[in-house]
Amino acid sequence: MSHPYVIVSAPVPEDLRTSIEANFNIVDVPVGKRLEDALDSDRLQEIAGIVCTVRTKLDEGVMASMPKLRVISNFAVGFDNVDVAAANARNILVCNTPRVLDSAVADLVFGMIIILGRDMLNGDTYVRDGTWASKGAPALTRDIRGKTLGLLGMGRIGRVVAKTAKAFDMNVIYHNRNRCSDAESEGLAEYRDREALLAEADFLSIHVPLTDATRNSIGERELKIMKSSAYLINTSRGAVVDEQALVEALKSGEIAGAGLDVMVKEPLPAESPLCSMRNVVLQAHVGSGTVETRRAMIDLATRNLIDALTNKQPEAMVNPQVWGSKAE
Ligand code: 8YV
Repeated sequence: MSHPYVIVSAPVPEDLRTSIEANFNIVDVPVGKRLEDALDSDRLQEIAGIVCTVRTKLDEGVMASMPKLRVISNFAVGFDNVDVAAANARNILVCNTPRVLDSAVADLVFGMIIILGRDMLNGDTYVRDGTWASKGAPALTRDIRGKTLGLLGMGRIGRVVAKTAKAFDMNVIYHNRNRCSDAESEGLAEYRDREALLAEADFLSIHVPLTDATRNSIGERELKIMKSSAYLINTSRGAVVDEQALVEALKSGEIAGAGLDVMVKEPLPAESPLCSMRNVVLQAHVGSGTVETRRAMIDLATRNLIDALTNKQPEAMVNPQVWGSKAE
């Protein structure tokens, strides 16, 4: 009997491809390419599993074209590219890569906090373009120490950011859909309601998933509540922030600056007004983008795929009830 077919649409290294090939036939699809454009319907009908990046959209229609599909293994912790309700209805297991990227993302958040707080983009230009030599020392900036970091979302990544902030002697406050008494009793952060969080934060860092409830949830109203000296940091999903409102708030001085690893449209077009703002630090969706972290992520994503298809409970399931229903 021939091995089941699995789609690989993620940067799976050779050694891991070999472990997949021990039990499955690999069907390669270029990263980000629509599966329904890359493969004909006969091939799609044979697919039992997929490992893909967040750039592969998996909606009800494409799932319907793969009647044998049993697992979608996302090479990401976020899974807003997958219609999980449609997967549930079809008993398709969805897996992701939590935990292994927490520190890398937290490091990027802190890089942005320091670059913004100490005005390092302008500081760098000040040296390079000779202003230092012609005008002398630049204007003073402000301490990070003693400032208030507001965390919108207190999941795994939020907690690592909170721990890092403690080492910088920052005050850490958070808002989360459900209060996190464990984080509070560990002394990681104090709870605030949403408005108080926005109003008190000197740095507001977003750590919520993109859902119908969070889409555009930081908009004109929220940006107005923030201090004019505050910075917004987003390493979650671009669409959580109303980008147009953010551009306006940055232009009018409603907030002091922003650090963005994620945008509504990626790659961010170079014509975006954000690209010419000197109080904005931009990164190309690289929160998890280190050699070590990406390797740990692809290890986990590959393990999740193989385990699910060989009846071993995968380590990281988004909809474990599907696994439960399979086991019955
Ligand atoms: C991407 C991410 O997965 O984990 C997430 O949710 O958005 C990123 O880590 C990464 O770009 C690999 O596709």
